[in-house]
Amino acid sequence: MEQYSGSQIVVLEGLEAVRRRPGMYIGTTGPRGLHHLIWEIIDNGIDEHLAGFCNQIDVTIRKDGGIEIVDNGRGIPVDIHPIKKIPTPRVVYTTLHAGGKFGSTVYKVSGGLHGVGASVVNALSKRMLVEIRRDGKIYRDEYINGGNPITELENGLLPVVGKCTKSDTGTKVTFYPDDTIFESVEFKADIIQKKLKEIAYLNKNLLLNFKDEITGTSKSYVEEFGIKSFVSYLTREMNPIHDEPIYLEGSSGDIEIEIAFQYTDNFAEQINSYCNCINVVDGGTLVTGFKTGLTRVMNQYARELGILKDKDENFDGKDIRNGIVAIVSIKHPDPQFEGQTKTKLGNTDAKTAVEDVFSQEAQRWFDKNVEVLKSILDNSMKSFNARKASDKARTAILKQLIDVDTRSKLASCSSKKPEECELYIVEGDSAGGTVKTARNRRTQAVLPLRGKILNVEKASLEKILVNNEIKSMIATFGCGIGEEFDLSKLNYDKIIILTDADVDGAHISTLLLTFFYRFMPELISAGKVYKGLPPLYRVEYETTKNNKKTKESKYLYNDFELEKFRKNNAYKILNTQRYKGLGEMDAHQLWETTLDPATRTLAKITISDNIEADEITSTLMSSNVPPRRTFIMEEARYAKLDI
Ligand code: 0RA
Repeated sequence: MEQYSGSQIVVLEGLEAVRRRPGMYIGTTGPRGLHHLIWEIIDNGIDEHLAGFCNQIDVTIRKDGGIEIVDNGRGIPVDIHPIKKIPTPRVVYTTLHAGGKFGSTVYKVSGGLHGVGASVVNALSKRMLVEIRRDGKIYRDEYINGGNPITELENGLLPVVGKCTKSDTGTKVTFYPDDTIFESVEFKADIIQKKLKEIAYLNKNLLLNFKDEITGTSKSYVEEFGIKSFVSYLTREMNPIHDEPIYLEGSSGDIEIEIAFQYTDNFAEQINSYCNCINVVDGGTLVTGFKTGLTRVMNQYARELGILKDKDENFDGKDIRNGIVAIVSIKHPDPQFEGQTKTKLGNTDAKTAVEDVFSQEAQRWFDKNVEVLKSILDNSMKSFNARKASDKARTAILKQLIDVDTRSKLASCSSKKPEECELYIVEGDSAGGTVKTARNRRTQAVLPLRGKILNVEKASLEKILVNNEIKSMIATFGCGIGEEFDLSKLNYDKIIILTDADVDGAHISTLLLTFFYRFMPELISAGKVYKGLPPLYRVEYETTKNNKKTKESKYLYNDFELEKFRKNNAYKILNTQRYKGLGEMDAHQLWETTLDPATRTLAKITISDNIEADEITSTLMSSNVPPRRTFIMEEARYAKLDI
C-alpha cells in the first residue's frame, strides 16, 4: 500500500465529512438520496455529451447489487494532476469540490450538474471501481470504505489493465452504496427508467440504455426531437388547439436555450423548467424570461393584426398563457439555485437570455405560421373576456366571503393562534358531525363538504369562484388564492383532508388536491396539506399475557396489515370490523385513530416532481374517463408518509 501524503489525508477528511453528514450532500439517506448517487455519475456523462463528445450512456443494475454507469465520452484524462500530484481520476473521485467547480480549467470537471460531485458517491460507497478507456489503453482504479484508494500506482499513474482501439474511449464507474449509511441499498428500476426518459427528452440524440440484470429487463431511451416530443407527451391526453408543439432554440453568450410549447383547451397553464437537466421546480429567472418574452411578442402581434385596437389595454400575461404547456430548458455554465430547497434559478443573465432568444425565434416562427398565431391570440382573447367577467365575480365574491364564513358549516376552534390550529376538511355532513363531537375544540376546526367539489381542471375561473365549497375553503383558510395568495395569512398550521377509504373518498381528495395544486400550490410546497389515514379495520383478539388469556383490540390500516395479523399465531381473532366510512366510528374511536395528534396517522402531501404532479392533475382530471380511474388508484403516489 502506498503512503498517504499530507494533502491526501485532507482529501479523506473531506470525504469523511460526507459520511458523517450525508444529508447535507444528497438530501436524504432514503431511496431519493440513494438514487441521487446515480444521477451524479450520469451527470458527468451528460457533461461530455453537452461538450459534444458522448452520445451514449449505459446504466446497469448488477446482479451483485452494484450499479454500473458507462459513457462513451473522451475518458477522464489519466495524467498526473499538476496540483495534487496524483492521477487526475483519483482527484475527481476523492476531492470534494464545492459548487461544482474544480480547480484548474484544463481539467474542468463540472462535478455533476446536480452539484455535489462524483466524490460524494465514492464517500458513500463501500466499494467503487473506475475504468477509463483512452489512447488505446484501459486504466483502472478502485476504492473501498468511503473512498480509500486500494490500487497501487505504477510510476505515479493508474495501472493499465487492458488494451482497446484508439477510437474506443469512455469512462465506466461501478459503485456499491454503503448499507450502513443508506436505509436501503436496493436500486429501483422504475425510478431509474423515469429519470432516463426525462434525460432523453432533455438531451436530444443521447442514447440511454438501461439494463436490470436482476430481473433481466432492458430498455433504451433516445429522443430525436428532444423537448418538442416531451411537450407532445405531456399533452397526449389533452386537446391541443394547434397540431404540433412549437420548438425554438438559440444561445446567448454561454447560455443555451431550448423552448417547446403547445396550447390546449385547458384553462390551466403548465410551464416546466430545467437548468442543466435539473427540474427547477420553482422556476425563477428562466421562467420569468420566457413569460416576459411571450407576453411582449403576443401583445405586439395582437396589435399588428388589429386584434387589439389602440384604445384596448394589453392582454395580461395570464391570458396569453391560458392553456399553454411548455418546457423551458437551458444549459448554464454557472447556475445559482436559490430558496430553502434550492429549487429556483437566480441568475439574472438567464432571464435576459431566455427573453431575447424567445422573442427573436418566436417572431421568426410566427411570421411563417400565421394561422397558429391567430388561433393562439383567439385563445388569449377568450381568456381576456372571461377574466373581465370573473374580475367582477371575484370582487362580488370577496364582498360575500365574510357572510360565507358564517353561513358555511365551519365549526371553528377557539384558539386564534394559527401555529397550533388544524383544519379538518371532512367529506359529508354525517362524518363531519362525528368529527365535530370528537375533536379538541380548542385547536381543531372542522369544515364539512357536501358531496363532490368542482373539478377545477375543467371549469372556467368564473365558475370556480362562485362554487360554494370552494368559496368556503378560501374564506376559511384566509390566505387568498392565485396571485393574491399569502401563506402568512393562513389560519391553520395543518389542513387535513379526511375522506372515506373508498373510491368516492379518493376522488374527493383528488379534487381537493387539484384545487390546492392549481390555486394555492404554495400551500402544498410549504407542507401544510395532509391526508388523514383512518384505519380500515378494528380487530378484537385473544392473546396470552403473563400466562393469562386477555382480550384486546387493535386498529389495522390496510389489507396487508390485516393479512399479517391473521398469520400471527400469537393472536386468536374474535371479531374483525371493517370500517366502510368514517361515519361508522364512534367519537372515541375517531379521536384515537384520526384526531389525536399522539396516535393518529397523517400523510403529508408533497409535490416530488412537478411534471408528474401536473400530468396526474391535468391528464387524469380531464374529461377522459379511463385515465381518471388510474388517478384514483394511483393517488398514493402523491403522498409521502410522514409519521
Ligand atoms: C475533463 C476533460 C476531459 C474529459 C473529462 C473531463 C471527462 C470526465 C468524465 C467523468 C465521467 N465521464 C467523463 N468523461 C470525460 C477530456 C480532455 C481531453 O481529452 O482533452
